[in-house]
Amino acid sequence: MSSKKTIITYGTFDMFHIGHLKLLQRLSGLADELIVAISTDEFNRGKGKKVMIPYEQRAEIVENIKCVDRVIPEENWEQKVTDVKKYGIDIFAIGDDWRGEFDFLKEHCEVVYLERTKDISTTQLKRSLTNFISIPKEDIINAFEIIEALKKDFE
Ligand code: C2G
Repeated sequence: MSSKKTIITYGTFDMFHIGHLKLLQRLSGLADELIVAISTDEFNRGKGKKVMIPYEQRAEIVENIKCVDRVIPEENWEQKVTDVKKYGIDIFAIGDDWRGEFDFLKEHCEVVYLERTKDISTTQLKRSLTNFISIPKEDIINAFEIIEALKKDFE
């Protein structure tokens, strides 16, 4: 019986941020080996989730996080029980935005829901990105006033 404990988590990890990192670091503190199942682009479409970064890059980023031992694709909702058995998982863990959703795994392994990191999310990042690159309203108004003035000069 191997005494090595293995923990698994699942997620999209789009636009990797400090909330993702803190989760993975906490998970790695709970076991000897951390496996991360990254949602494929196809699976995200099924989740109704638009991703900015393609699967290959999201997987490569997470694979290169120091505390991550292995990355596998998450292709569907049903694979978790198979994964728990296939990889000899001792603990399934995920952020508490999913609290209760995966309690069915309790007959196969320990199930842990960890508090999310506050004030950061991929959605917030996307929103601040659009604000950051959007042209300020006054610049648009100024541009229209200049065009109107130029039009008058040519009338
Ligand atoms: N997370 C966190 N703190 C944040 C944001 C995210 O702890 N501020 C956690 C989430 O709770 C999740 C993980 O980081 O455990 C990955 O988050 P997402 O990429 O949003 O994952 P999600 O789309 O919820 O996919 O089968 C499970 C799903 O694939 C989970």
